[in-house]
This record gives sequence, C-alpha cells and structure tokens, in this order.
Amino acid sequence: MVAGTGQSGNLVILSGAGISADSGVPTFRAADGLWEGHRVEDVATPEAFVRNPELVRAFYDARRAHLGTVEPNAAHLALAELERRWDGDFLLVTQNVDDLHERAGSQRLIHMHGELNSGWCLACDTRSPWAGAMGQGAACPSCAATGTVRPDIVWFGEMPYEMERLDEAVRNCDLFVSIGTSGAVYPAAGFVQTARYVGAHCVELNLEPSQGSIFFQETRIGRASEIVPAWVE
Ligand code: BV8
Repeated sequence: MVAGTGQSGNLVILSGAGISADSGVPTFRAADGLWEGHRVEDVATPEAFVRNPELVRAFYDARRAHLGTVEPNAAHLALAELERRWDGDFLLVTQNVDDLHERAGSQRLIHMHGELNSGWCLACDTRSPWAGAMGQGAACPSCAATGTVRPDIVWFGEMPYEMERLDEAVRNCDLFVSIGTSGAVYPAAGFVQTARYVGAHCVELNLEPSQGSIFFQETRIGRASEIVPAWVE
C-alpha cells in the first residue's frame, strides 16, 4: 500500500539517474559530470554535435552498449507493479535515457529527454529504434541516407519531449513523487513547484536531499532499490 495515500487519485512519478544507479548505470554526479575528460554539458548539446559529431555519437554509443550489461533493479520493478494496481491516473516520466523502466514492465511512461535506443535522421526527420553503434555514418533505416542520424536525445538547450502532456499531468496530480534526481535540470526540476501549487502531496525518495527538497512535504533518504519498494508496499 502506498504509504498514506491508498491506491487512487492521479499519480505522477518523476525519475532521474539515481533510480538506475543500483543497476550499475553511472549518474551524472557520480561521474562528476565528466565523460572521458569532457563535461557532459560539452557533449550533450546541439553545438557539440555540429562541432564534433563523431565524439558525440561515441559518447552515446558507449552508453547504449553499456545498457546490454545491466538489468532493472527492485525500484524499477516496484514502480511497474504499482502501475499495474493503481486505480487512478498514473504517469511515470523519466529524465533517464536508459530502457530499464520499460524492461521492468512500466507502460505509462514518457522519456522526456529521449532514449539511447532511438536514432533521429536529420535528412528524413524520422525516429527509428537503434541498437549498436551510430558512429562512422551509419545508414538511416527509413531513407538509407548515411551520416545523417543523430542520437534521439534531448540536449541542453533543446525542448524536452511531450511537455504539454507532462504539464497537464502535473497540473492535475494529487500525488507527485520524485525519485533519484538532483533537481538540477529544468524544466523537470520545476515540476514539484507546479504540483505544490495545485495542492498535490509531494514525496521525494533520494540518496540525499536534492536542490528542490524544500518543496516536498515528505523526503525519504536511502538507495532507490531499497526505499522505493518499501514506499510502494
Ligand atoms: C530547455 C539527456 C528550453 C542527455 C539531459 C542555457 C541555455 C539553454 C537552456 C538552459 C540554459 N541554462 C539553463 C538552461 C535550462 C537547462 C538546465 O536546466 N540546465 C541546468 C544545467 C541548469 N535545461 C535545458 O536545457 C532543457 N531544455 O530548457 O529548453 C527551450 C525552450 C524553448 C525552446 C527550446 C528550448 C533540456 C535539459 C535536458 C538535458 N538532457 N539528458 C543525456 O542523458 O546525455 S539532462 C541529464 O542531466 C539527465 O537527463 C538529467 O535530467 C540530468 C541529471 O539529472 P539527474 O537525473 O538528477 O542526475 P544527477 O546525477 O544530477 O542526480 C542523481 C541523483 O540521484 C542525485 O541526487 C543522487 O544523490 C541520487 N542518487 C545516486 N544514487 C542513488 C540516488 N538516489 C537513490 N538511490 C541511489 N542508489
């Protein structure tokens, strides 16, 4: 039983890198925001892609390849179970670009920052499932053009996916739960303020207080793989 709120009402859950940490996926902070000496902000921007497409493709190729070596953890599985038995509206929005939520069975899921397992062809503007390396000018599965596919990732300065749907869900939620995020990146970090504004009960489950902790009526500190299943019970 979800502590204190039963199984109904409109629930929005926001997840960040911390929920995948116990599966062995590095968080941005754990990596000190660095990847092979590059600041994440320097490789996760459209400008970086124009400047050095092969470096940026390699950054995501490495992370996509790593996905094949990790599994969903108890936190991902607990959220999929909660979705199956929730009576009201349920939406899981993740900032993560890994596929661990869907592999755990989550269905009502939005990847607001895109997905490692997707490629976006700038020649035909088509998004396609993507496995393996994208570097060295791989061909677009739709139009066969080469060297035109970019990672289907929302970079800094780019508009996150499904913002209208996300804004609507947060404005109509009774319960807002944030899991494993530092609250460093907007607009995701601002969702809790909107939830508070509309009178939702806001819960934070994280390894440490986040930048937005003051907006939550309830904060539980611990590893997601331990405190998320306990909270879902
Ligand atoms: C936008 C994909 C507007 C990439 C990501 C200048 C120019 C343009 C925009 C801005 C600007 N200045 C500021 C902005 C806004 C900017 C922003 O917020 N910047 C920050 C740095 C200040 N935001 C944007 O640019 C966004 N777009 O604003 O567009 C716009 C408007 C109109 C038209 C066009 C555009 C887009 C942001 C999306 C960037 N892409 N991801 C990739 O993954 O490679 S963000 C990326 O970093 C992640 O997705 C995630 O969102 C963020 C990291 O956050 P977390 O997930 O929280 O991860 P982090 O490591 O920080 O924290 C992990 C937490 O887990 C910690 O608290 C830790 O304690 C905890 N933890 C660790 N282990 C565990 C644990 N918890 C539990 N259990 C554990 N075991």
